[in-house]
Amino acid sequence: MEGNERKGRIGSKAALAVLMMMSVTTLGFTEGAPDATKATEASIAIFVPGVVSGSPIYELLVAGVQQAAAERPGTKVKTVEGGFNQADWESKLTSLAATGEYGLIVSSNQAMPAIAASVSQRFPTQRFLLLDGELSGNPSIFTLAYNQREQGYMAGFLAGLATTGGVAGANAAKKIGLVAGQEYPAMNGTILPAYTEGAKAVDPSIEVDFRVVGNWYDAAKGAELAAAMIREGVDVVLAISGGANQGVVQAAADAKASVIWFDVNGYAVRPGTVIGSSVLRQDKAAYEQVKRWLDGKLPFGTAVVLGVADGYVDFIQDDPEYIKAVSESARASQAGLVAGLKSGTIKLPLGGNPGSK
Ligand code: RBF
Repeated sequence: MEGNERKGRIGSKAALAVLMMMSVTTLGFTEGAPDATKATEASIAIFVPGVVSGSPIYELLVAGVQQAAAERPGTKVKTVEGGFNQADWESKLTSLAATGEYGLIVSSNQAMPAIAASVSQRFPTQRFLLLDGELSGNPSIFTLAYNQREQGYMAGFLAGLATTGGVAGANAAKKIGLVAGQEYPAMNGTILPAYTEGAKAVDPSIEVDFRVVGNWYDAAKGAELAAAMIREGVDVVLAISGGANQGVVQAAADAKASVIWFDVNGYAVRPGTVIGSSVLRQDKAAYEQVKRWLDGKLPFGTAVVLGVADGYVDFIQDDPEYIKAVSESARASQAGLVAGLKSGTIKLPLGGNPGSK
């Protein structure tokens, strides 16, 4: 009886206000409680910290949850966009938990575990499935993160191959770029260093130009940053800036430079300009973990990190646009890296990460 348990433990003013609202809408607790209990068994809310459109990682999240729900008749899914004001996320997540309607709240990004942990103190029966973030030991939360050192390294290795002649039109300067939406620990501590590490494995003299949009939507700013770095000699840009990626691609296409896509297959976004895709199987992860929850088997309190060898991080090599854009010898080198990561002969563990492989 999750709904009743929750009511028994509530103490804060906010929660009291919610209970008062519930009593108005349901004409009293006795009638409201059974409904809430029924709903928690097969109702899922997806809390998108940002907006879905334009952010590959969120599009995959929603697709995976919806697929799992579609396979279990009676499972309801509601998607709530938290918007781009990150200061609002905790209160929006609190409101969602306070409804008591969702047995599971699913979300994704590195900031969410701390926010969900805070919400779970007030709503201890609310369960959370959080992808692309890591926290263990909270009995309300299960997290699944990716080995983004591998993901960043594969992008950097291809960028290194491209800037040293692996794509037609590469200039003489050995410079590659990365345009990020914002700075955050996984970006500054893992993705950017791994991108640099991968490029330098091709040629240690390669330099990386790192620029930050400051949000996840401003395509004009993304274009401006990409155009500026291209003017200074960059010929390959990794785009990790959500909706601003469209500006990065436009600027690169205008200047006949190349883009590497992240999280999802992006070759079709701009054929000839997007020359690589270093991806996460976030849709697969969301699908599988939601099914586990529906089966009552999601191990809350634990955290996993999955990588290339597990099948959750990959580089798309069989797309015709990749084959067209990247030289045969560069593709052979890239294939060697990906195969080594898959078989385990090449290892790129996440340093200092207890759950890493
Ligand atoms: N990635 C996006 O594509 N769109 C976003 O709106 C977005 N917002 C984020 C907000 C925060 C606070 C953090 C830490 C990351 C965000 N990311 C976003 C990045 C995402 O979690 C992931 O690191 C990248 O997609 C690379 O896999």
